[in-house]
Amino acid sequence: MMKQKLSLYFVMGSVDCTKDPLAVLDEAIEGGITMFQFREKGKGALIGVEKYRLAEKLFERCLAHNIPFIVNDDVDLALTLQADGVHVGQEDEAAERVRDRIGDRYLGVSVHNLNEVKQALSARADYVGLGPIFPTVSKEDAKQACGLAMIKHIRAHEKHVPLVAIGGITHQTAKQVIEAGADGIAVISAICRAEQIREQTKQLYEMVMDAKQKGGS
Ligand code: TZP
Ligand code: MG
Repeated sequence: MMKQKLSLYFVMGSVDCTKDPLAVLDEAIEGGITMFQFREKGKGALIGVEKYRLAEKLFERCLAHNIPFIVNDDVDLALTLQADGVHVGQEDEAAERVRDRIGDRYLGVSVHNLNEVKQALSARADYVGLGPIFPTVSKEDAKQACGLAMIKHIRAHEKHVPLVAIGGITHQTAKQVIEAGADGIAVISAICRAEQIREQTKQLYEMVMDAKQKGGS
């Protein structure tokens, strides 16, 4: 079920990696990620056929390990690859329209407040990504950090929405994020910038699972 898959959601593109993205993904998979988002953005991001080829290879790895493969903000790419889903922000193609185009593939929507959560749900989103929770270095146009209080606020009003928290989440804060009511954490740098990707991913996975068990979700 969706809340399970959101537990440790790895978000990545070639720009985030200091080594081969395929090797990074392989290690992250070995470490226990539960979902993957291909987010090819920022300065130096691949476009066109190069972007497609990287996506195809990363998707292949996810398929082999039964990890849902979500494409950020590129519905055409997701449909061409027959990916598991699409993730869109508030400034991207409208969620309702994306839902109509992708049928029953997963739809994730970035949100910053309760009102956007309600809108995402009425557009039949499968989950929402709330953030940035903390300041982040991984997104150029990131809004101001909303803090753990926003997770609690949303959870208080929308008890069942599958919610993954994103932005500046590390080993130091993963537990608090789950305790505040998130179903999982989405991370870029906590995995991409780890010295030992497999080991640090495994630690994150264990922390999240442990905190979820204690919270009974
Ligand atoms: N959306 C909100 S914050 C963020 C995105 C894509 C970046 C998350 O990266 P990091 O390195 O885990 O802070
Ligand atoms: Mg976007």
